[in-house]
Amino acid sequence: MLRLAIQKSGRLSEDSLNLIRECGISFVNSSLKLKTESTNFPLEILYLRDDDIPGYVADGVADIGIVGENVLVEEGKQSLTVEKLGFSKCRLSLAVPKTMEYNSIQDLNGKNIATSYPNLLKAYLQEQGVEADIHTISGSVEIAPSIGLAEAICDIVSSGSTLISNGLKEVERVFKSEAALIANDDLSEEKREILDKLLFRIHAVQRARKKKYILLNAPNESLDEIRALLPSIKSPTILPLAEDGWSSLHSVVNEDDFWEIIEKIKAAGAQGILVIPIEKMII
Ligand code: PRT
Ligand code: ZN
Repeated sequence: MLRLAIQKSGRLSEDSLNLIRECGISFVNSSLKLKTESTNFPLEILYLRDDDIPGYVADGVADIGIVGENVLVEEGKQSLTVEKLGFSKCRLSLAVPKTMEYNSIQDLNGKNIATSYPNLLKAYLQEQGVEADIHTISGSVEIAPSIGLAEAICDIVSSGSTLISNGLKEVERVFKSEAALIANDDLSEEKREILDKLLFRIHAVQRARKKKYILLNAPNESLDEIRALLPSIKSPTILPLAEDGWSSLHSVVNEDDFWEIIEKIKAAGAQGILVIPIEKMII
C-alpha cells in the first residue's frame, strides 16, 4: 500500500482530494480522521499540516505527498518533486506600503522585511545584491507594516486583494508556485509500481482537463477547410447526416485555443456546434 500525505484543511485540500477522486480512487473522507484507506486502490491517505508534508515524505513516514512548491523549496526539499500538478497557483512577492516611493529592489537595502519564507527571501535578496533584515513570523504577515513591525513584507499572493486591503503594493515577484506531487526517493519496487499506476491515471485526468470534445454539423464542401482548423488526436470522425450533403464531425480541441477555433470554423460553415468536457483521456 502506498501512503499519500495531503493537507488536512486548507487551500490545497479540496483540489488534492478531487484529483485523487477523479483518478477513480474511492475512500471515505472524514475531516475528523487522520488517515483513511482507499476501498479500490492500494492507497492510504494521511491528513497533515502542509508544512509537515515534505519532511514526512523525506523521512518515509509517507511515501508520496501533495504540497505547494513554496513550502517545498522553503524547506530545501525540492529534490523530492515528481511533477507539478497545475492547481493552487500563487506567487511569493515583496510588497511595501502603497505610499512608499519604490523604484527598484535596491530601495529595500537596509530595510526590515517580515515573512514566513526566510529561506526563499534570503536567496532572492542575495541574488539581487540587496542587504536587508529578515524578520520571520509565522502568520498575518500583511499587517506587519501597519503595526510597525517591518517596512516591507514578503508573502504569498494570488488575487492581490489582501495586499490592497492592507494598504500595500506588490513590487517584486520572488517565486512562482503551484501544487506539486512529491515522493520519497527510496520507494520499494512494489510502491514504485503503485505510484506509476497513480501517475498514469493523473496524466489521463490532466490531459482531459486541457481538452474539449467538439461535435459540429457542416456541409460536405466545407469539411476540408474545417478539418484543417481542427487538430485532432489522430484524425476527426466524420459521419453522414440524414440530410443529404451534410456531415457531422467529431474532434478534440485544446481548452486554451477553442474560442479562436470556434470563430474560424463557424466562418467556414459549421453549425450546431457542441463542446463537451472530457472526463479521462488516454492516448
Ligand atoms: O494549516 P496548514 O499549515 O496546513 O495550512 P496553511 O495555513 O499554512 O496553508 P494554506 O491552506 O493557507 O495554503 C496552502 C498552500 O496553498 C500554500 O502553501 C500555497 O502553496 C497555496 N496558496 C495558493 C496560497 C494562496 N494561494 C493564498 N492566497 N496560500 C496562501 N494564500 C494566502 C496568503 O498567505 C495571503 O494571506 O492568501 C492571502 C493572499 O491571497 P489574495 O488572493 O488576497 O492575494
Ligand atoms: Zn502551513
